[in-house]
Amino acid sequence: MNNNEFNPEDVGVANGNYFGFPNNPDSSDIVLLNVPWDVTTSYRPGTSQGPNAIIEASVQLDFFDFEVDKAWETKIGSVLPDGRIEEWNKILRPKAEQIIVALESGAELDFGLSAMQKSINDHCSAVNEIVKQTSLHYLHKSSIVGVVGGDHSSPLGLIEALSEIHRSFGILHIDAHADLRLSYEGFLYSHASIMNNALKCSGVQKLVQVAVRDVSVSEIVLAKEDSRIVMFTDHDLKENEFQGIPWHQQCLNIINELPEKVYISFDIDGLMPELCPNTGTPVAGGLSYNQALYLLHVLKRSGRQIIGFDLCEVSPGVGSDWDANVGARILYKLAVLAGKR
Ligand SMILES: [Mn+2]
Repeated sequence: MNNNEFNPEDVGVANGNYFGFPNNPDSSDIVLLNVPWDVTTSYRPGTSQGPNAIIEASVQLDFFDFEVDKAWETKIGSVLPDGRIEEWNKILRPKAEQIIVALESGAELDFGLSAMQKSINDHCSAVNEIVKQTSLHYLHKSSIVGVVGGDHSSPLGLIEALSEIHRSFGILHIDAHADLRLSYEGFLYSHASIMNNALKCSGVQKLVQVAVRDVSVSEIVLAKEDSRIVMFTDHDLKENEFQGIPWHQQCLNIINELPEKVYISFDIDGLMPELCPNTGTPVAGGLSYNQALYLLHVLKRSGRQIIGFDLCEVSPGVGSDWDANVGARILYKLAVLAGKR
């Protein structure tokens, strides 16, 4: 069965796939890759539960889209996580917490904790390689791959894979954080370093950051020094809004910074925390749901090509599916906008 036999009017079926779609990922236009990885999360864990929570919430969606004609015909396939990622996450997360607690108490890491830190870096590197190879498998079938994290370190392998295929592209990065740290708490592949690591990929020609509002001095310095980075901080966006510059104009300014090929990295905490109360590192301020969607619409209408995307840092919390519900809607929007139709 494929989307041709899928009736969007039917009751959503929980079949383990995103949106309950019945597609085989090997013949899908959009392949959603689960990366339930949050070993280096610094504030509160839980984003490794994001993919499953979004799958569950996604079945409740209706599939008409106001921007994309016949959006429900987009062939979206789901890929379960590599078993090693889940296993390593379970083992290494408590070890990372020991390291974080030690560092936050001002202690030096002893020999045992230092060795553990190296082991975590090695495993993060291995996860990146798994994600890269899996991504390449689908990219070579001409599918578009979207990573569903996990914390924001999850998509590095996909960005590396795209960099092997596309000589030059830009990243539209929606996030409360700049994620430009060299490393964080000694973790080379921390969620707080994802864009620093992405900028090491030869294909990444531009990094356009939107809604950044929790940022270190060194990140601001780096952003000023590296001509590839353009920051549209939450501060500037809101100043402009309060002074009467329409969101439409601000979106055009943002999208005009991007080259022809665009990768979208969507950290859910770029949105107002009311829309993602359980995310790993929530920050007051941020984009409304409709501001974020409109920005994506302006990108699509500009004719630029969306070559891949990720959605990260969605964490389900306890007793509520709100974070996952919002995440599922963002994910559907990303997938149908990136789709070939
Ligand atoms: Mn963030």
